[in-house]
Amino acid sequence: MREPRFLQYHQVDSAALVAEAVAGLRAVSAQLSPKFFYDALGSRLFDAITALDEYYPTRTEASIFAAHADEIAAAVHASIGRDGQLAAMVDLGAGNCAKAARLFESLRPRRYVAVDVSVDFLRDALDALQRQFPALDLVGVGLDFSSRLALPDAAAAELIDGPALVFYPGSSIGNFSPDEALRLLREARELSAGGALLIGVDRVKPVDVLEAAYDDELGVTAAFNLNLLKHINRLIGSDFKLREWRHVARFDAAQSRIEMHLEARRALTVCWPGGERRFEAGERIHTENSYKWRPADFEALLHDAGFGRVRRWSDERGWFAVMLADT
Ligand code: AVJ
Repeated sequence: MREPRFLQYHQVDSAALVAEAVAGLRAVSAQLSPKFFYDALGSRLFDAITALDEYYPTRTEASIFAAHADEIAAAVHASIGRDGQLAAMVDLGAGNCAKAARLFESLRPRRYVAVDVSVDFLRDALDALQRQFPALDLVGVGLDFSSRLALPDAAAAELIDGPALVFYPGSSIGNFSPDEALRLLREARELSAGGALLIGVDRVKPVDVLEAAYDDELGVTAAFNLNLLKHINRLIGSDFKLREWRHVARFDAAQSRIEMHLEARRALTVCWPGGERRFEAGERIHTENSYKWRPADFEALLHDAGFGRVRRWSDERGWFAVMLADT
């Protein structure tokens, strides 16, 4: 049996993370990146979010892949497959690799390249996958692609040895502003080496549906948002008291995005070794944007990024879209 290979590129540098968090707290409009959600508990809270009645994206995307499995596979093979085989599938933000694994039977990739911020997240998942798919060449790559998506030349030449399918499900593209998304899509197109991109995109829909998805009645999303402060306390030694903060999620129609914030319930001061920040009652820390797209606008963005033909699948309610873009 083959064994998975593991490569770590960007070391997760904790001094840089501390500096980024402190700068965000000192900013006039305080902000902390959504990447600070995902400590061990945060990742489990996100998993719990995907099981909530109100959080439609995960379930809706899965239903689109299930309903159109054959058509999507045929379209992928028509654009890049040779002899019904696919040279490589590159999964961005692969995590537990479950979404990609569900497509292996129909897409039949020869190599699966799972990319995530830390290669350690990928070890157990890839070891288990290898037992299920003994012939598949499995590679785990630790890479933070939030500011730039590219493999070192030698790795790209070896791992992407033919047109590849870049797979970016889950509407994670929604964390990027339109400008940043354009940059990431261009880089994804480069990475695919003449292949294609299969991406999940969350759509604009009624505000009450959107706001409920990001402010559920059980308070799981509130816990997910507040947990970021615990992570920051551990990271920089600050003394955030979670009971003094409130979860806020609002749809900003002008920017077509859900914004998540943490709002101070009263005037307070947060201290950490080497600094402090005063917050007035009602003052907020911006923690996440989740952009919602009109399919035509996202298609235009794909074309701006250099992609050619785009095929699109949606659910009956028109809440989510899966798009396949040829290079
Ligand atoms: C992981 C970025 C796709 O924006 O819906 C879920 C994160 N935040 N609930 C999203 C999230 C609050 C999620 N993404």
